[in-house]
Amino acid sequence: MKKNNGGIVNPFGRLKRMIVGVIDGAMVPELDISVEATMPKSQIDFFRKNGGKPFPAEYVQGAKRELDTFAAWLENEGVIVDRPKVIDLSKPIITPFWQTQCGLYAAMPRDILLVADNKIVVSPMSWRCRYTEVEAYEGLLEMYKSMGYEILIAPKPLLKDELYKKNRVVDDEHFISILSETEPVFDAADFLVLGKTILAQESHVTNKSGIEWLRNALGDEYNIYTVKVNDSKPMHIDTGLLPLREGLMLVNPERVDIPEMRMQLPAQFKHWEFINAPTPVVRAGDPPKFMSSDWLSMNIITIDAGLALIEEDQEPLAELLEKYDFKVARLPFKNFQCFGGSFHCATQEIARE
Ligand code: DAV
Repeated sequence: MKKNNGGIVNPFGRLKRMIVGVIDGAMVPELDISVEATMPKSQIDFFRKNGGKPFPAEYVQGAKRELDTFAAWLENEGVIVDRPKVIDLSKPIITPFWQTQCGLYAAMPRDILLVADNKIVVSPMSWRCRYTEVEAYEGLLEMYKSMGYEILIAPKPLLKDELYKKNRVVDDEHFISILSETEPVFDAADFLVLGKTILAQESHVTNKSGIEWLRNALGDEYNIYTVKVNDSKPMHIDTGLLPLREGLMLVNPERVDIPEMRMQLPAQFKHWEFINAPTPVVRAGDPPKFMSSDWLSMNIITIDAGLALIEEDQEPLAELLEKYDFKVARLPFKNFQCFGGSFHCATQEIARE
């Protein structure tokens, strides 16, 4: 694979540069219907009571320590780490069409930025609380532009009421999107970029128009395949499918039936091996996962084709990866996981060898 000084030509080349999110000032979003569509049922009361307030300080502080430890670990591996700017998300966001009590965080660069070769796409995210989040990345985007990256900014969506289906029939078994198609919206985390091949999922934050916009923006050089996972509350593809290296994909056995997934994928995945992620290890006394399922266990990163980083308690996953010849590093990340993501969500690769 050819060497590359900026961007990601080989998605499994040695990691050279990565954004790691920041958790400072994280706010509990207002419980509007698009937030409610994806959040765990058990946490809806938490959002109802705390929307508009900061997240509990103990988890924010714990997560901040974990992020700093993680960033230092990456630097020790020779990776250049970039961090978004801490911005004030505590104030209401007001547009002519709507207002919401506060922002969210700049903790999950995976959601907002998509990197394909030397192109960086800024996503049109559908949650109103994320409307101003891009501000945290302005300085980095400016820097990447001067380094030769092409920055593609999706049209800012209006996020009017019509975007969200107020009278959607809620079905616990099947995915019925909260989103209409009035304008393109997506979170970058609903896409897995594997060189010129991109796997996408439609979700409660990504509509068909959003996938179509990206297809047009990236052009014919790229092939985007939409895949379906069995999840009635989909938000981000990376707790369903997680590519480990060329030819090897980790899957969530609750959401993905391997033979069925194989039929959905193009021919180039024929020789790939798909392996089921083990049941997540959850310990009594773990911090609450306000915004996700326990499957954050498989939301991991690979530094290269032989080194994976996982959350420290996930012993069965470590054993599985070691069977596949990965060295496995482990770090604490349970406080960070309160906020809906793990190592994969908390990062965005900017350059690989
Ligand atoms: O499995 O609950 C996690 C979302 C990752 N950003 C889940 C989806």
